[in-house]
Amino acid sequence: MERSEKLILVVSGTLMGVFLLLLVYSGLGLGVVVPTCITDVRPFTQGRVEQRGPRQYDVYLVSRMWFFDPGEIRLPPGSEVNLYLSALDVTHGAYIEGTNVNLMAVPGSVNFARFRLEGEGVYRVLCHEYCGLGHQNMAGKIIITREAAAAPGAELVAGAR
Ligand SMILES: [Cu+2]
Repeated sequence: MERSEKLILVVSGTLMGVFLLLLVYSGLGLGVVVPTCITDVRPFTQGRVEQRGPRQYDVYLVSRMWFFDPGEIRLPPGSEVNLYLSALDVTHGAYIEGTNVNLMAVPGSVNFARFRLEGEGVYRVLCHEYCGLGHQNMAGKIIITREAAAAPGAELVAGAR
């Protein structure tokens, strides 16, 4: 084996080791949770928001032709959200504008993402998977407002479109 080949092997092996360490660090040290399909939550048919702790919420979001339930969610700034996403009819998607949250909604399964919304404003939840005639109008809203902090728990407008 030539010297240059050995060098390439050492460099590429070292890089793979560094990447692996960074992956472990981002998961354990920084608490980064990769969006995933989870199996310990049964698929649900009703959307809801549950407060888990101070500024911590579990959002159960149902996607269906052609809206999200709940359609509007109000949370205080700095909320940490556990998003559980389900679909009732066909495959949908959920992209939260202005964030890197982007999940598929597949009937019979629950997909999960954890994220934090800091700034006040309206974050649209958009379906990004063509799901029929009303697809282009399929959107929900997460409204981050200080007023939501005054109310006990999350203010929830079920079924709003
Ligand atoms: Cu859709």
